[in-house]
Amino acid sequence: MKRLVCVSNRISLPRRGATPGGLAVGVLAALRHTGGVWFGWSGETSEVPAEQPEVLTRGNIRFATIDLKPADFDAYYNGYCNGTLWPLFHYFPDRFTHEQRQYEAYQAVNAEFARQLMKILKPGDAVWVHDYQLIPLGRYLRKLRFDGPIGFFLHIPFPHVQILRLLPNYAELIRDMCQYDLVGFQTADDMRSFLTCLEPAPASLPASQRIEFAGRSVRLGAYPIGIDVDGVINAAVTTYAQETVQRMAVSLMGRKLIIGVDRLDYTKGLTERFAAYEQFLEAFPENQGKVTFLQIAPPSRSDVLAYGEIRRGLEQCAGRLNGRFAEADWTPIRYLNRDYTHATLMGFLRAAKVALVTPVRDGMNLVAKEFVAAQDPEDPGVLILSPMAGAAQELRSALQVNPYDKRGMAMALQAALNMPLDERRQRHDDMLAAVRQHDIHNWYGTFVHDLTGESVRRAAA
Ligand code: ADQ
Repeated sequence: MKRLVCVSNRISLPRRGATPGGLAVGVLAALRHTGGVWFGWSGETSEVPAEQPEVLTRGNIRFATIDLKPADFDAYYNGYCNGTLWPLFHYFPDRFTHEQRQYEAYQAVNAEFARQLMKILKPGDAVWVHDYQLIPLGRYLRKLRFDGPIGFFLHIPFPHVQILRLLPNYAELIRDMCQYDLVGFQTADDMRSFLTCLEPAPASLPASQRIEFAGRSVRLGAYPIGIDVDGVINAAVTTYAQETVQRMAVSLMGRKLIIGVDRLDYTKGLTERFAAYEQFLEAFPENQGKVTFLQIAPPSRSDVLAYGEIRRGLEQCAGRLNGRFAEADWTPIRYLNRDYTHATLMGFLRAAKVALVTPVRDGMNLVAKEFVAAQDPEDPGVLILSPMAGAAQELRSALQVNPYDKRGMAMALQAALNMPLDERRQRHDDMLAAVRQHDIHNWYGTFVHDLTGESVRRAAA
């Protein structure tokens, strides 16, 4: 087996103890299984970064990190990645800004990643690059004469050309994506959007799954990311019985729990969700005092202006809603800006009767899959899911509702809270089968196989 070298902007160092997000959980699962290297930014900035990556070995994984200069980091990460690519790829042209200086920093940081990575690459390695922060990395590795297989996986949506061409450098981005041997997307829709950006745009992907670009042959595919289903089930069952979750459950005093778990981000549809919940309490007043909506939303990217705005907006919404409906013994919405361990979150998900997963745009959304796995199959809750999440392509038995449709969401909430047990079980069975079909082992196993031609055995449960 070739040595697998995963590269992402942030890496989840074991010593930091931070809860890994969706990307990190996926990369860790792959590397725990295959062994290998995880290379990325340390999370630290320094005016004089070390000349060599810092390496830490834990079990079969080597974690190699580099520092970035503060000004480079700001222009690359806060600027180009989160001010330009993130909004545009999520179809928010009004939040997108473009500054050539930031684009140059983006290219320069990718070049630096490649230069440092070359110091630890060996002949026979296969490199797997993750996400939009590192699109040009493959081209720089080629320039430095790395000749092993290089794959790229995009964790976020890929936009249609009508949106992408708002970006002055979009042709260069497409050129950079075509320097990889394999480019993976979350869904077939994302892959089709990518095809619209090619010149000339093919009507569909050829049966070979390959496209030709400037003399190179690039393989494309949809690789929907999944979860460690049995891991989530075990965590949910265990933490559900433990103090943190039980204290929350007791505090509900028999009220049904509606839950939302999202990073605080404007793509997650939180403002629209709060407004829909308000409409639900108004349209179906019999639920007042009978339900509690728990929204857990840890802040992210607080250095980016748009994120401060959304945070303030949500605080106002939650405050207004509680001011309007709360009783001395009932708070309709509990809005928490904090992190929990992943296991505790799974316990909260198990305690909920309804999950609201209503992003206005999302690559996959792992919380939707985690909710399905965390539920008690004998008495499962109901998932309300936006069709704008990649997960909606697989979770067809969720109640799907447009996140901008407040009335539709209010009605879906009412239907979910009153759904008969038989129907809940049927929908849950269907969804659990779908979650198992594309689990985390399937995700990395298929990608690594298509990249290297080698089979990756499924991890033992
Ligand atoms: P994210 O936008 O971060 O990921 P998501 O797919 O939901 O979104 O993954 C978040 C992960 O973090 C989940 O495993 C969740 O349980 C966990 N999490 C969320 N809130 C938490 C909290 N308060 N405390 C602890 N853990 C929390 C990006 C893309 C997604 C894509 C993933 C994976 O935006 O579309 O699904 O990568 O590819």
